[in-house]
Amino acid sequence: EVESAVPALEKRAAFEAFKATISGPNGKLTAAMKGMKDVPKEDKPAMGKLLNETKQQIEALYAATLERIEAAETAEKLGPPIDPTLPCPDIASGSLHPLTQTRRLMEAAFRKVGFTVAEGPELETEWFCFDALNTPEDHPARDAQDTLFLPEAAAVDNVTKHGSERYLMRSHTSTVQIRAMMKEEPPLRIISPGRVFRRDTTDATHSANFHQMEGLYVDKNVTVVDLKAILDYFVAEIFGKGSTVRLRPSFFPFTEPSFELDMKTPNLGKLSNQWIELGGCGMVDPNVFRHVGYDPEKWTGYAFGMGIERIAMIVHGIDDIRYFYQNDLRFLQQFA
Ligand code: FA5
Repeated sequence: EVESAVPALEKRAAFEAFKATISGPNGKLTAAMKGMKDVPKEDKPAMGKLLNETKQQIEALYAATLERIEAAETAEKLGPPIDPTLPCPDIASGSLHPLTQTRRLMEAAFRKVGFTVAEGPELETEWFCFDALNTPEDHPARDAQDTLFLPEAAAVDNVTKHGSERYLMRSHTSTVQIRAMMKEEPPLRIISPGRVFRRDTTDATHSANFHQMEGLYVDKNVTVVDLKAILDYFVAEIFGKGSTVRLRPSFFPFTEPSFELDMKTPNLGKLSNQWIELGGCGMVDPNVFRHVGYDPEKWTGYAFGMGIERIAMIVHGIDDIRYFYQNDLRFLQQFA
């Protein structure tokens, strides 16, 4: 009976129901087993053997049936059969943003010569952005025309404000110089890439929100020669040997002497063959060391801050900074 019934069983519930009629408490096989007690003694061994064999055969049929039902259930869940050897549709993969690529390129160049990456918050206090960097109270950079300040009542969890100073969006990554020096004793060799904010009017080379990479080296007897050497090394790594750079005397409150680092653009469309400002640099002002508790008689250092967009523009020949922020796939896909 089991042999002839199981091929028709297709669902688990029907199988269980049928199984109960044979092996359940009131099933036929169960009844036959119970009937053993009425079998004459001399027939018991033969009958017992027969029943056991039957039981084993039935169980093998159950197992095979269950396996068949489970396979059908799985096939139903998986849906129509597929051929995994067929070629897949063309799935476009994403790629890193050109600014991320440039940042990594710059980081790699500096890491090679012993710099490590330091980080600081984008939302800062006036002290880290200006006071500790020797920037006087009346310096124009502090003006609300140039810097984005938070409302007086703003409450910020991760940055502590002292006294009446204001919160602001950092206008340069030089804030991380201060944070790094307060955290670690000299000698120190760090870079710090990150986003900065200014109330600049947007044009082909300016954006109100852009990226800088800061560099700071503090040790004994550091001179302008070391500064020039690292910048020469850097531009050769990024743009190849023979790139034309110049240091132009300038002023920053936190360096003395200070310079602007310019580079002659090679292949920049509208901006070809012009001097473009990559960043500022100079020798760390002794007053900055005093603010972080370094002895200016003992320690010397250089610092620089470069615009990451400006570097990316020269590397890729991009003549307008605004392309970086528009997320136009026709632009982004060129860097995949
Ligand atoms: C500074 O921000 C100084 N903190 C740099 C510095 C660091 C000097 C350490 C000395 C020692 P500056 O404002 O010039 O300097 O900006 C540095 C670079 O950021 C510029 O040369 C330029 O490459 C880039 N940059 C400045 N403003 C913008 C802007 N609006 N859009 C895009 N890039 C900008």
